[in-house]
Amino acid sequence: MFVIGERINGMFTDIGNAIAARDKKPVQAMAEKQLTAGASALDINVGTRVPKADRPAVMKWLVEAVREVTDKCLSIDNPGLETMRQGVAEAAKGGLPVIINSTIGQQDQLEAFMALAKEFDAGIIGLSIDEKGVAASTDAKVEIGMRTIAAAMEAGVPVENVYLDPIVLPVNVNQTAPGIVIETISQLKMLSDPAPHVVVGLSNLSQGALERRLINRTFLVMAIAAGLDASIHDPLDDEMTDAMITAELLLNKTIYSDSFLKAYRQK
Ligand code: THG
Repeated sequence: MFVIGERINGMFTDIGNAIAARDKKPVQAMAEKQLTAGASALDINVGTRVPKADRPAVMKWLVEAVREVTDKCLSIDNPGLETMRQGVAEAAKGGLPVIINSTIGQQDQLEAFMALAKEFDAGIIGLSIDEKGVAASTDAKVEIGMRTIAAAMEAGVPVENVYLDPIVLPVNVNQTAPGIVIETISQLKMLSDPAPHVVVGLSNLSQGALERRLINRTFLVMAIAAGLDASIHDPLDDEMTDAMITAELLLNKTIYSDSFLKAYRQK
């Protein structure tokens, strides 16, 4: 699993406060903690407390702060093209890996963000959203996935760099949505050869719910069984990490030993 650590997001109080104070230390400490816990990449989101006009500059500052402590992949999480360009350009300096998080499946957006992915040799996450909003059915989500892959090919972005996101929504809002996402994951993996990656923003699922961590890790295991190969979540949740490692073992993606949990963590 390609784990993208979700914690460098202004939505969290600790990081939101650090961004407001332009204090690099808590941001850098959170980057290091997530990487030590096994994250392959770090999501970088300035949050909604930062005024829109300031977001490009604040994103550049935030990426600079994280780049001082790691060369690992950074997932630049913001809907605006200018903020995205600032973050991606900063993160990609020296040829370091970066992911555009994200584009929607509306044609003009697809073209603009795919061009950016091509320019910086970046990965790109394509959401199951278009001008009509979040696609609700499996068919509609797969349709947007197809358009996203077509736009990548058109722009010269290899499908290996594309991550399709079927969009996870809070289970307490619509209880049929998680099952639809599971079905969609298995269909998205069959869209092309090689298959696109499939990613979710896992924590959305349990927003406002009581048993947050239990809900998140149970769904993660189900999604891995359906073909999920990347996830934006909190890598500091050890029970989640244990469940994820065990799911991969049971799907024969790693080799069994009695100390398989320890073996993963020593990698
Ligand atoms: N897909 C993609 N990117 C995404 C998402 C997605 N990026 C953002 C988000 N969704 C994934 N990241 C988070 C981060 C935090 C929370 C949910 C998703 C979260 N935060 C707490 C809450 O709202 O209750 C608040 C923070 C706190 O505890 O202080 O749940 O779907 N591609």
